[in-house]
Amino acid sequence: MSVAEKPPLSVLICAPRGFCAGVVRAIDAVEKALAIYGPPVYVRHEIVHNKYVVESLRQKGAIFVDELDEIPPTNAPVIFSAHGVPKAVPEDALRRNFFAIDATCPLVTKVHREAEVHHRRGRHVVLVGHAGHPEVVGTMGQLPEGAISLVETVADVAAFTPPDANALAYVTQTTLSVDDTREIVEALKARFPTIVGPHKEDICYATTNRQEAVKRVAPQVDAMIVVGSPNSSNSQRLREVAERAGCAAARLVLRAEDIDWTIFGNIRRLGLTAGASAPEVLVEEIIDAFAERYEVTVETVSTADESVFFPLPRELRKEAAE
Ligand code: 2E6
Ligand code: F3S
Repeated sequence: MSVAEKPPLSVLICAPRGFCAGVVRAIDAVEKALAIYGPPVYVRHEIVHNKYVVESLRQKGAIFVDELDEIPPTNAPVIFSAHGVPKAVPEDALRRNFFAIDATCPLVTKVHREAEVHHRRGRHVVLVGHAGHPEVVGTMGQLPEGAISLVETVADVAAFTPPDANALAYVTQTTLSVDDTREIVEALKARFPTIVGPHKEDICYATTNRQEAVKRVAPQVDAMIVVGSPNSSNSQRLREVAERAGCAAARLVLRAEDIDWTIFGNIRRLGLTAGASAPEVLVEEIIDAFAERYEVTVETVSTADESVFFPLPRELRKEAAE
């Protein structure tokens, strides 16, 4: 097909999109550990929820495990993923004399500390989040069994029986839907007026900003692609936000080869964003795939500036590594 025969396609690309400061820090931690100590470097769980990132680190010598008991006795670094771990994991690492490096996002660690403070002050903690997600498992694992109750929906709030309705606090997962969480927090406050919590919730800046940009773009396009993995909570939320903001065809796409051209083969305007764990190279790959079929013009729609940076885990900072 010659260039002249291609139909026009206007691509509205969201900003901010893609890597957040916690993801950059976690990936840098694995790369720095590989550079300083050489392979292998063990990583518990996908360092961030992206197969492309995991595969490229694996090729450099990272070994990914689900649990520490898969790791043989070793002096090699053992890194915990950005999503955080239950207290039992660093305790187990210490027992086994592992050189543990915690790549938990500082904004997740902040939630862990909030939960601990509430517990110390005698409050039962309500965690708003998605059952089974590693961040939720990690946050619940900061406190003794039974000290945290998980609620996922407004209906869960209605059904919840607290040990003491006047000694309650809430914390949230960092990657939730801002709108759904507002409703759940309102329901908690309506049922338990003395409940203590953060100013709004614990949803991080990156999640909030990426959802805001999607809300601006989604009503203006025929279809929307969110670059990200199915197990990435923040990416899944972006797809939902796009759908709710009026874009009927919003899809999560891992990379260009996964595009369903029956949906994206006959459109005029495309919205594009990427979850916090999706590398920009995969966004570029997707634009290239569209450029093979369309005469593409790209316009950036920016709703916030981001300048957040987190230093590497202590064990990997220059002074410590020397
Ligand atoms: C850690 C905490 C929050 O599934 P989720 O969105 O939590 O995770 P990723 O790896 O897709 O995104 C980054 C991240 C890490 N978000
Ligand atoms: Fe942290 Fe939010 Fe990213 S919690 S890892 S900054 S998506």
